[in-house]
Amino acid sequence: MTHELGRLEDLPENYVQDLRDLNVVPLWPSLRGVLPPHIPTRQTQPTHWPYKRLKPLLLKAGELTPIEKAERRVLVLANPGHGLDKMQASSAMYLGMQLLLPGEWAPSHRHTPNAVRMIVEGEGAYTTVDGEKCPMHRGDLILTPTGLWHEHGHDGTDPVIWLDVLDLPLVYYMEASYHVNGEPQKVLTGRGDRQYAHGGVVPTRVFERSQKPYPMLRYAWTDAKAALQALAEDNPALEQVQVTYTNPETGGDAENILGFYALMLRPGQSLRLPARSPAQVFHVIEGEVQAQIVNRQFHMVEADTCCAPGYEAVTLTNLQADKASFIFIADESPLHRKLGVYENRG
Ligand code: 1HN
Repeated sequence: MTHELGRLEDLPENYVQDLRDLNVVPLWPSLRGVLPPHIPTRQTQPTHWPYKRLKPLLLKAGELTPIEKAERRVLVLANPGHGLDKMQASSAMYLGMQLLLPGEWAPSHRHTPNAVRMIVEGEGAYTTVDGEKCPMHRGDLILTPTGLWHEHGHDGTDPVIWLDVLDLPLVYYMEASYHVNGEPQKVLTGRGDRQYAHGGVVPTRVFERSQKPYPMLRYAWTDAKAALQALAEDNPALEQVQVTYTNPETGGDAENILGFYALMLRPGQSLRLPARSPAQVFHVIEGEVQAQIVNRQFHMVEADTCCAPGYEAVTLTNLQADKASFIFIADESPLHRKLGVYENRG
């Protein structure tokens, strides 16, 4: 049973002031606010960022702000429910669209928040992470986990754009967010994306092998797409044709806080994702999709991004009757599972 609790206004003003003078506040006027009945209050609003409108503004940023003045030339996809200045897509997720022009270089640094990049458009750019030079092609997922040096370069002829996903809001909230600038990295031999490209067959542990906590930094879209297509063909009755980006050594999530997945919607398929506690981000890699999130319906085309608050079901519909659509998903489930607050409410 939920009782009406006393309000701050019910207390004598001089008593409240005496409390304040001691840096003390009464709990009961705020108790329901921090602990609402049955379901959390969520500031995260269903929000759609259409790429068609974002891209010209990002290219304009390329004219207005040289890379030296930006370090990372990014337009942040901010959720209005949190306030745009908070730069949050959800409570734990940050999203940004980053532009790198031909010949530009985004200098080496490392930081405590974990990042990934989902490549949206353009050829010829690369990112060097922990000494490993990772080419960027459309749909590739590249990790820059906590503490690893990373820098971006571009040898091609056209603008390159990618989506950054970070756990920055959470790490910032923890007062654990900081960066260190560094020198250009020496590119080392050895590429995790080659060594671990074939699931189930991993390099045998021998003493020479370095024990890297993140052995695979680049997940090629060609491999992820082939895995989805094989899964779909092999399981004609399977509804949720989805793969998880994992650490190939541990089988666990690719990073510690956010989870990353690729989903294939069969031609014309409508898929209801159950209401689970973590917030989610959806980004269309290929195809055309309608996303039904709470009371909003988003018509999403290639390179569009949207987000959904936690504890809400989401229905994704492939608007292509004759072709599959492919969606990149980021969510907060590794965090929720580790903290013991993960729920699936169906
Ligand atoms: C960062 O390091 C990058 O390295 C992109 O490309 C976006 C947003 C906040 C903090 C660090 C990058 C970032 C970021």
